[in-house]
Amino acid sequence: MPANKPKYYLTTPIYYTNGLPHIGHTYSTIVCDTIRRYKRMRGYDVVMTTGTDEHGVNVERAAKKAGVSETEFVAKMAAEWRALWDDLGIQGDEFIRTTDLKHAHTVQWLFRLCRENGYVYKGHYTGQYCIYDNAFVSDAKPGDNCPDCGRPTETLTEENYFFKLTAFQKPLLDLYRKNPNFIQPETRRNEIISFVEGGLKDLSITRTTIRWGIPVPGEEPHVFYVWFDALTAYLSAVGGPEYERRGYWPADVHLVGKDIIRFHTVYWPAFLMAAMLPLPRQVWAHGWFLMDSTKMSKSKGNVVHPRPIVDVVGMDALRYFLLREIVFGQDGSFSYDALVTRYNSDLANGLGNLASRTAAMIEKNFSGKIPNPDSFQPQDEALAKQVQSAIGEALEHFDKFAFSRALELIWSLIALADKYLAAEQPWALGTSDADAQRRAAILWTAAEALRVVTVLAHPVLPESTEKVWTLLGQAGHVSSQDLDGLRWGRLEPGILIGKSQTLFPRIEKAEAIERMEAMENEPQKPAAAPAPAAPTGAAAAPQAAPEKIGIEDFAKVEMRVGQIRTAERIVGADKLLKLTVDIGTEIRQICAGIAQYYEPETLIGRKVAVVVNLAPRKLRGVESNGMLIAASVGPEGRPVLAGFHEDVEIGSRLK
Ligand code: ME8
Repeated sequence: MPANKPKYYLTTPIYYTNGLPHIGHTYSTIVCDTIRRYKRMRGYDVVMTTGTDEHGVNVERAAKKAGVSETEFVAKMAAEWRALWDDLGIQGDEFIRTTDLKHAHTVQWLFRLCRENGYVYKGHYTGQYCIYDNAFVSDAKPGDNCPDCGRPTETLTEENYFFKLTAFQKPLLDLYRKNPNFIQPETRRNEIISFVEGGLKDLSITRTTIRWGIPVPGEEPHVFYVWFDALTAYLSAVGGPEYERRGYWPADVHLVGKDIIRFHTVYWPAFLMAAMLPLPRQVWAHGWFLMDSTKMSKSKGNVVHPRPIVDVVGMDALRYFLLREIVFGQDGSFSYDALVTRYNSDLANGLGNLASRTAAMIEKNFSGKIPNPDSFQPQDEALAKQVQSAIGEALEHFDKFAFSRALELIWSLIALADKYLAAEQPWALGTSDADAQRRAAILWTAAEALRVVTVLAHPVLPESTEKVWTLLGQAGHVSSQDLDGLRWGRLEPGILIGKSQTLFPRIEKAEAIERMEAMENEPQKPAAAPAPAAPTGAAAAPQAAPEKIGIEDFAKVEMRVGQIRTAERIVGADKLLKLTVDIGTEIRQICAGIAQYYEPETLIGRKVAVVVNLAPRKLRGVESNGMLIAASVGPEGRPVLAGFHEDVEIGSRLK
């Protein structure tokens, strides 16, 4: 592989945190993960970004309902999304949260560039707004429902900053014309072109009615509106204002569902053009998973979650099913029945069976060593030719994101190898030298077909192909195989293979479906089990040593550098000071029990360590939203505020 690998940057949508991932989100993320693995095997230096979109009125409301601060609410949700992707082995390289400080800086920077270039102005906006989809519904009248989720819209008027989207009608149409691949698939491209040709309206990009958002610097209470905020996350993840240093921007592909194609192909390139920044090379919109012919969605509640499926059939089977069953770009229906049918036919009887029977025959006849054939017959060479010519074709399908066709082709090779074994019947050969030689040629050919299939299928079936790789006695990982160097004939004789094993045990359909449905109907479990409560009270056994916590427990506490802006005493509470503290993304009111040791005016401007994700509480009737870290010194527990000897940026995370 070249020393200086070409860079490749791809992204999933930055998902809302108002629910846990369902199969729709899992699909987008699995597709990206497959591309990421594929491109790595083609010699690219790949970065894949996923993340969570955490601002907006929905979160404000959900947090209120849950009785926690927004910060706490989104921290918990983001941790669950992250843990799920980790568990599924699809964590990506960058996980951006729109509440990350580096993201806030990027959004503010992008806004400044757009404004300096004359594309931002102040105005008023009145419209029908869907709070569930975080979007004004264009052309809707009061009383109309949201066309996407069917819920009532709300009439909203407020002072906003507007982005001059109208100025970009021609540049956008030029972009689509000059780069026919910018929007994929073709049907979406045509839709977007006619949408833009139909005329654009300027876009409101800030809100004053929402509190939970990134502040517009110097323009509080304006906060950035969800799309100006969320889309920018793609850039924040790879360096933000310093994107050139990391070298991954512009993105090679933003992978999204068709629901958000307009935001990605109209708003996003317009924002970037206004800021004179490079544009992403492509936006690929896949179709929807339907349940009973309507879109599977959180707001409709008709969703299927990935965990029960993974528990019963395994992650690779889910990946295979999603990529094989649905033509990428089109809508598809999800059914447990189809999933289990595919599992049994293509994985248990297909790949699993070819691997275990080939290995078992090599074990039995060649003491577990890859045989060394001395000659081949035309039927062996015919299979070799078919496999060899399928390699290039499969890569072409992967390049076009035609996953279903790639898998169809790879599985046709498995069927050919099965047919070949059935025709050649190595098990029926005798013990003569000639028969032993013939058996060696057949089993080497079958094992070589299996090796090629394993390498080609790896991006889709990462776990099970690693197992086949080990089974075939191959060194290293299949993930580090160079797809460009994949050729028929490289299987080395004499290598000791692994023990034959069942990769995909056949499953009984009715029982498997029942199990998945039962798990789906249980309340969805949080990703990480809460830490057991420490024993309290007289009856609790004395503990030998303080209980140790894992790093994940420590990571739950979010501490940041804050700067005290104001400090005052609280009438009737002689130990408390009421402070306002700038934590980078917002100004917090925090009460601290330090009044007997610190004069309020000496604290102004001081940098302190703040726990920012504590649930807000009232101290002597005053709301406190966070906690300052202090040492507790001496028998009377005198508080000494933790601070920094070096200059630190406000909002930096303490780790
Ligand atoms: O839209 N079928 O987040 P979101 C297929 N935060 N894919 C589906 C799906 C379905 N039924 N349902 C969801 C947002 N998806 C914004 C994005 S990007 C800067 C901001 C997938 O949590 C699909 O990829 O609603 C869709 O585009 C995405 O989840 C929407 O995720």
